[in-house]
Amino acid sequence: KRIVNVACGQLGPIARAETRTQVVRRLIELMREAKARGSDVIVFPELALTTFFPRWALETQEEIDSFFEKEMPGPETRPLFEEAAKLGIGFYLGYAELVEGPRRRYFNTSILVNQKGEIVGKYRKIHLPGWSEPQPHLRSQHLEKRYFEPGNMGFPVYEAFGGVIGMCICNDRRWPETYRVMALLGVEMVMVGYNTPDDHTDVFDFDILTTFHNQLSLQAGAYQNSTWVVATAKAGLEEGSNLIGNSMIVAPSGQIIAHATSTDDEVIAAGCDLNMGTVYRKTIFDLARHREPEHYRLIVER
Ligand code: CDT
Repeated sequence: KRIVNVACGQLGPIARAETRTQVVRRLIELMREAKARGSDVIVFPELALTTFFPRWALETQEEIDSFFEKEMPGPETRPLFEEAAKLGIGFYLGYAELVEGPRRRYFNTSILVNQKGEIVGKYRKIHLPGWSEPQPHLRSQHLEKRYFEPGNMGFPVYEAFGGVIGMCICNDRRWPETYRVMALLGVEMVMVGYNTPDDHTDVFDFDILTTFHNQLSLQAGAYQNSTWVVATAKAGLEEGSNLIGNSMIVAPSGQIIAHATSTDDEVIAAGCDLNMGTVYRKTIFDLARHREPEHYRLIVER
């Protein structure tokens, strides 16, 4: 067996007024609990350092920039890295990334940090949901296309924690291509953080299925690609928006082996045998033997 002990560090709501220092304190508490429960690595949510600001049309560039990190770690986030190194636990962290240069660039980003507190992987969100302009006909707004450009790194995978680890962010988890690209690179565990409001389509018949669609996407992604999926929510009533929670750890069989029960700060943890994916990959989903890529061309041509 190749066991990776993994935790989801689910966050309850973050108020707009909450500082990064306060949030980092919460993340450290989750990290300590995960370590006490034997975890090697903890997965935090998407945009885990602030409230989910894309729900608003922010007025000034200064206000927008206040939600972004210009360096990682920076002064407020460094304690998280130091604690990780002290405890010997790795982490996935989602945050808003500002890249300085001739043209400032804004990404919805996640990083993978090893048990020495070193960044060993990065991913920039590719599937940006919502709109660039407020939609007057919608009761709640989702403006990720206003604040971020699509990621420019593809879906890289990294050798870490004794296996091959990939990352994606929130809406990416609904797209089969996300998992399949990483599966072709040999991914064994996909980490994903999310912020999913329970009114995100503004169509009642869809919105009541939001938790089901979350679970469906994660289970299908795991099973069809012979990979573990570790999915962590920001949850609860945040600035008037209800975020669904339901963080979970899904096996390559598609089975859920750990599931959050609250919409608050909560750790769930499980031991994941990376060899379990190998069994699926050598049988029903032996990609080299059974895929027929010449018949899939339309997927990338259109
Ligand atoms: N953060 C994020 O990507 N959330 C989306 C819901 C909003 S779609 C308007 C998701 O896919 O969960």
